[in-house]
Amino acid sequence: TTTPAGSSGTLITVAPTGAEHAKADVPQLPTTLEEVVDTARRCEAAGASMIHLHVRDAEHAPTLDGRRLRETVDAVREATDLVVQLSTGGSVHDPLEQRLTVLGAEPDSCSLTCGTTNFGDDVFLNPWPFMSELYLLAREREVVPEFELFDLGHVHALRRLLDTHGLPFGGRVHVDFVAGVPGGMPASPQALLAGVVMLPPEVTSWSATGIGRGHLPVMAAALSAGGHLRVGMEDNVVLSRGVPVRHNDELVARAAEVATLLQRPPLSTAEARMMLGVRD
Ligand code: KMH
Ligand code: ZN
Repeated sequence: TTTPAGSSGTLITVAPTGAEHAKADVPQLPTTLEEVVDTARRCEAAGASMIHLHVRDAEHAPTLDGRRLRETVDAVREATDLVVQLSTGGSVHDPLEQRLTVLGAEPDSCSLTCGTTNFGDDVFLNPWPFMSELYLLAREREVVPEFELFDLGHVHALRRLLDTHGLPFGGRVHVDFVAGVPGGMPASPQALLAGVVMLPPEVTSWSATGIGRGHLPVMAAALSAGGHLRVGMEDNVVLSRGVPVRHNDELVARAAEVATLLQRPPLSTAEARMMLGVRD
């Protein structure tokens, strides 16, 4: 099977900020609450149905501060109908215990990376006991995990999580391939499809994002293979060579256009909620 639960429509997730880019280098990166809420509104209008959020502090540095996380979740919910997903990956410098506290902000969904990865010159740490604890905590808090797969070994670790603990809250299993991180799987259609054919049968939907120059090839491959899309300045800050992204909605609008052209138009937020099994 190459396309588990291939859907006729396309879930477009926007990851507008991330923890890696500095505001000083990329001033158009949304980092303040106002910018994030404006981004969420514009991206929903452009075709996104889920938002993957990392939060920044007053100095625009990544933070896992519980109050800021909560106010961001509340403000995005107030302004949009987007499925709100908080990152539990944080930045490579965040301690594991603090990453678990993210669920206290009561998002609809949380990321859950299925293994440790070299991340450029750094290490993005996700040991088994942490993954396992986060998995159980998410189920207890009724938060739907999105399993982030940076490498083929992560696909295998996802199988171990499902075999060990059963299904997550909501009964659906959505995964996201993050291809092209230096240290992870390359952003090639071949690597993506190798991951897709390895997916455990419990997986009900998958999306993919290509980092940097892998953005468009991965988008095309994912759409062709029945997958969904993640786009956004967390992963990619140029529209094409030498053309910076001015606003995240440009990336969402382009993804929506390509998906529509391929007869896979964007899912509504209600359709996305149903597909992912998140709370209403
Ligand atoms: N910032 C990366 C180290 C996630 O959001 O869960 C981890 C990351 C994955 O972005
Ligand atoms: Zn992230």
